[in-house]
Amino acid sequence: MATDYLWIEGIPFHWTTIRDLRSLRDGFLVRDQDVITLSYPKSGTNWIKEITNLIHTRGDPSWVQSVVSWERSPWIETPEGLELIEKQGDPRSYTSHLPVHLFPTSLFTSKAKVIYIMRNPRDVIVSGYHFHKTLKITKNPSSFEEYFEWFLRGNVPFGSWFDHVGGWLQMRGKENFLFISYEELHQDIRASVEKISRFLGTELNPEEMDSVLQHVTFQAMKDNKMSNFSLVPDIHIDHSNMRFMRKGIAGDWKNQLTVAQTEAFDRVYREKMAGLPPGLFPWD
Ligand code: PPS
Repeated sequence: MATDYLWIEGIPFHWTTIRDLRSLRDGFLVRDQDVITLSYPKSGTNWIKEITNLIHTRGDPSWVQSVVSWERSPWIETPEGLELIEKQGDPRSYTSHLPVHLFPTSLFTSKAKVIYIMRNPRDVIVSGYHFHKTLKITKNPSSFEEYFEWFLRGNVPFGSWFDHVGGWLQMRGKENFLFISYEELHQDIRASVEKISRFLGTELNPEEMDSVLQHVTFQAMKDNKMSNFSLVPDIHIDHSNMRFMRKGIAGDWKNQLTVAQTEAFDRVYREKMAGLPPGLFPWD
């Protein structure tokens, strides 16, 4: 059964989110050794998690093949995730879709390593639509048109894509932040993994690198039940309709958005992103 959103500071969330995000923001202590994956939903979060987890094990797949992804790098904004993070030894690995103004403020004075993954928002809409129509933890769109409207208004879990990306991009230039795009991973996964492992301070030898690359392909993650979301409890997702590892491509929006939707999206995009320098995104 789909439920309505939980609204916190004007932003819609799933009901699985911690209700008191202000306590999390003011009370959670980010440590310098932490490795944090951040993103707006459906941007390639789990791809980055898999990569960082495999870099951590130097390409040994036994961890990613035996522990579900949401326990390897738990979500800080859920009660279960937070509990797991608090039990982790250093270096801790965790994930969040929180917008910058709701994230624990201790991050901004720490040396924790943050990887922010971005994706063409047109593809984020399409991926989000297919995901949200199967979710039982939030209200479901009745059509793509409806979800498209919700997205443009920011009335989807974790709020406006434009505010999320624009907010976190204020951190660009800080040496403990790495901004990377889904499209970049697609274009050159080896160079991307090298960039991420350098950022994390882990030099991989060629065999270790090959093993990481082998286990982060779309097919490998789709076949790995610890990473493909098939083990998410039934109360959260309608598994008969759900394929988390759906298409895994860049540019799927061209198969879904009408000309009118593309034009409407472009108008909003130009207006909302006007303050950012050109050349920031591979899809522009
Ligand atoms: S979530 O629910 O917000 O955490 O989802 P997120 O992980 O951010 O994004 C899910 C989309 O990422 C695709 N994905 C991949 N694409 C290519 N290669 C690999 N290895 C990979 N892993 C995940 C996944 O298929 C979702 O995109 P769509 O377009 O729906 O297929």
